Amino acid sequence: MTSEPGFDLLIVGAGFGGLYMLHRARRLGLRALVIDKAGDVGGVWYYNRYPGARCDVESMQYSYSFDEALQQDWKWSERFAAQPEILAYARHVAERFDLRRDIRLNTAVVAAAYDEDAGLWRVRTGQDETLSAHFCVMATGCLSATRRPEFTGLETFRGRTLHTGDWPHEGVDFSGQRVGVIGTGSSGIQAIPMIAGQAAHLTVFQRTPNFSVPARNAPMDEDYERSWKDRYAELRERARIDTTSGTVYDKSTHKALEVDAEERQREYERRWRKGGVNFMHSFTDLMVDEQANRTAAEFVRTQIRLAVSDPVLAERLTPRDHPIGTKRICVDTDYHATFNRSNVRLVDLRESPIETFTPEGLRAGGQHHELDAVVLATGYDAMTGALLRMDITGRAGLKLSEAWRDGPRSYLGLMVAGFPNLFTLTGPGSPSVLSNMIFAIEQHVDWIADCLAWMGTHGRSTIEAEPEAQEEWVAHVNEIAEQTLFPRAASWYLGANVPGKARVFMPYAGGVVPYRRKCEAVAAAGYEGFRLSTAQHRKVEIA
Ligand code: N01
Repeated sequence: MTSEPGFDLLIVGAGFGGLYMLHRARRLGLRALVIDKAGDVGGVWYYNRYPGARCDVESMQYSYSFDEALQQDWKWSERFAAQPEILAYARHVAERFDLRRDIRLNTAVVAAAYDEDAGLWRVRTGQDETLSAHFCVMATGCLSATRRPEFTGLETFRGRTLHTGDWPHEGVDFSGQRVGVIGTGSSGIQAIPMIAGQAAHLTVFQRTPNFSVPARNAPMDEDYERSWKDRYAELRERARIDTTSGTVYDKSTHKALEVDAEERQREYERRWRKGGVNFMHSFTDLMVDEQANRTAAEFVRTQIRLAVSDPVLAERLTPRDHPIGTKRICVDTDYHATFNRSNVRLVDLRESPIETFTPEGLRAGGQHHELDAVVLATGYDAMTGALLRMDITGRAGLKLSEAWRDGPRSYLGLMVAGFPNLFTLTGPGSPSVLSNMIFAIEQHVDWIADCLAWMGTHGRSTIEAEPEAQEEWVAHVNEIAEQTLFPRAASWYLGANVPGKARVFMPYAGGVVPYRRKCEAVAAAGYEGFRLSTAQHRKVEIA
């Protein structure tokens, strides 16, 4: 093994995180390479091609802010962009900033190990090639490791089995088919109305009903677009300093129970008509006060009763086991009304659990359902899955899987003690999935790039989270989560959707503003909580 690095920086993942990291690394004069197993850039938006896939953060905000010309030039066609348009945007960014020449596609990373003697990360690909670099950034995504439950007999099913998170690129025509969808999270709720409109018959297998708010998607309103483009700098800054999630919403200043029932109702109705997750910002305390939360949940339950003609069916579709918003709120177009269609049927898996797949379909609650295709909308091994599916080894042979046996531990969601020079983008312990992901990515990439520049200027070659600082941060993340209603749901935020996964509330629920302040303070204090050192044989060279 050579002690000469092939690169200064290896970036795993060519989604929005990897693309921007490469751009910033280039500006520092670093030799950087992005590696991705996919056939193109785009990350989850390369894979999530299921019918109805679109983002539920508004297009004007689910976009990069780092380049004024880019945000002025790009034209979004809808309030909420659909997957093909978001993928086209990622491709545009790759081309516009000439990123492709440093991106290697169709190349999976299977392992990464820190070579302490050489002070290098050695990254092994699926082609059994080993690349080396001083630094490694894992831009592997939080919802990219798909989860396929182990249903008995699934391998015997003669129809087609699909997963929303790994959809065939040529598309799927369900015309004339009997289709089953398992799962009613964000993906299922988007796909179900679309599949119902095409298939001969659709059976929805629901384990837990979910809260969903209407998207009210529409073609982009030109005045609205102009209002953003004229004030982008100001509005992006507002997202940074005056929001909880890095998305500018219609903020409320009231607690839910501070106003009377009529005013509360008016506010919920107003937001319901506007559409989108803005609904969850109706009052300031919906995620911390159970009674307040109940008023929002009850409003949404009423909307389900209004949308679904059959009251028994409406009740089956009504979530009652968790406070609204504690599982990721879904955003839909005609989801509940879809159950009024004569070709759609709901199977409640709590009453009729799936027993086995058969060659012709599946049996649940003693009844056989004949199916030509099954769509698994069963989600992801969130936040840690993509990292742990690689074999990552840090100092002294420490495996990440071992370090995270009882749940992920990280300092600021950026680094893990024992894994020098390895950064995680939007990792557990950062606001990440509780915020606008592109916003979260930009903040992390900027912090990492500034850190690398600082190390260059100060002649440091190694940075590593101090175990004590990490433990303090993990305790703080847990303490903040406990002050919210989030831990009340068996959600993927907690790892509850993966059998055997440690139950730890993974993202930082304190909001993007205090988080950013903490990151900035840490940097200003010379990277407090990180151990920085200089190996004799090398320093980071910043051009
Ligand atoms: O996955 P999920 P998702 N038998 O985990 C069910 C983002 N996203 O892909 O609740 C039967 O939310 C499971 O049931 P239960 C967004 O952050 C965003 O939908 O565990 N059912 C649940 O209903 C989102 O939250 C967008 O009881 C089983 C479903 O499968 C995240 O990705 C669009 C089962 C999984 O729901 C993940 O969403 C799409 C089993 N064995 C995704 N196992 C937008 O921006 C699981 N389920 C709009």
